Amino acid sequence: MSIEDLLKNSKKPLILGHQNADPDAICSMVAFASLYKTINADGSPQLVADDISRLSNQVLEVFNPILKVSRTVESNYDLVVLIDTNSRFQLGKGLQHILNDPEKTIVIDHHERNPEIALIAEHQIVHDEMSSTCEIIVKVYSDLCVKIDPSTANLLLTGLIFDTRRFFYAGTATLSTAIRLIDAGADYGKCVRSLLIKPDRSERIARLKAAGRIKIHIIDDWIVAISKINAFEASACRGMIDLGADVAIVGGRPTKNVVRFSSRSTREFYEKTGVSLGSDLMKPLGHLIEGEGGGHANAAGANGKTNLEKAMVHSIELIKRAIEQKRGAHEDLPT
Ligand SMILES: [Mn+2]
Repeated sequence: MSIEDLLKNSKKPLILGHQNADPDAICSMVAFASLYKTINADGSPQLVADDISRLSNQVLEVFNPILKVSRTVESNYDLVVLIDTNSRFQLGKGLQHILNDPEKTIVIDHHERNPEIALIAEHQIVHDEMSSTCEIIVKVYSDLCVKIDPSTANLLLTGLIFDTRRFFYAGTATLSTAIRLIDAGADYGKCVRSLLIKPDRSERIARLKAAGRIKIHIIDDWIVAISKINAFEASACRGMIDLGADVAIVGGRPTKNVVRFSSRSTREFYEKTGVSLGSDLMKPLGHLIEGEGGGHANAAGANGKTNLEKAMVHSIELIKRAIEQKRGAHEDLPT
């Protein structure tokens, strides 16, 4: 059965987005539901996601679409449309059980194919070469010869702008899709602005305080910045990277017997030094603060209970040592 026939025959499609649904997921869901309504005006689609990101909520407030997204499945359904994910796991605990009839399941997604996709859905519109699910939805509209109305165009352009990081990742196909959406009535300025979000006031204050307490260490040519704050350590680290640090380390004591560390580095720092914040910094630092540490190469943290000051001094030493140790080994690597 074609997608169009599936939609024609369905009275109650369930349109599902992934958990903590981002603007690409939310906007695709609403746009797809509108497409369904043009094909089947009497039908009642349900839009459900296990949580909606703060930014998505803001986008929904700005554009206020008629079709609403809820967090739980409220009535029965005769078709499932999975949007912006093709894995059961990504739906979150409460919704995973829903995917049990592949004949009545459609997947629309731009992520890499999950091996289980064939077990979930017989009907797949998966384009991993596309920038966003919103871009796929534009194609589905044109394949079904349905005109995109201005409010849907706004949503689709917003999702596309979000997933391409404001066109940082965009080729000619994506750019011409964006122009098509503007021609269909999308207001580019409004879409971009709907995605601007200011962190909470307390978070901004924490970042600024951390910035005021920065100590700078120059190791080789790298700028390593370290600071102290008792809340929003990760956000403070990102702020310090934005200010120009190659490595940012923030320690804090949020409550009496808790010591926490967070760290970030630029991609360039990791690529050129081979120093991983997870294994080279936070793992040993975790021991020192009598807790545990770890994470990724460019983002890592540690939780413990003591030795904050000692650990702050030692963290610089660890970075210095790691850079020295890796220097020989890293430069021998074939490039
Ligand atoms: Mn997406």
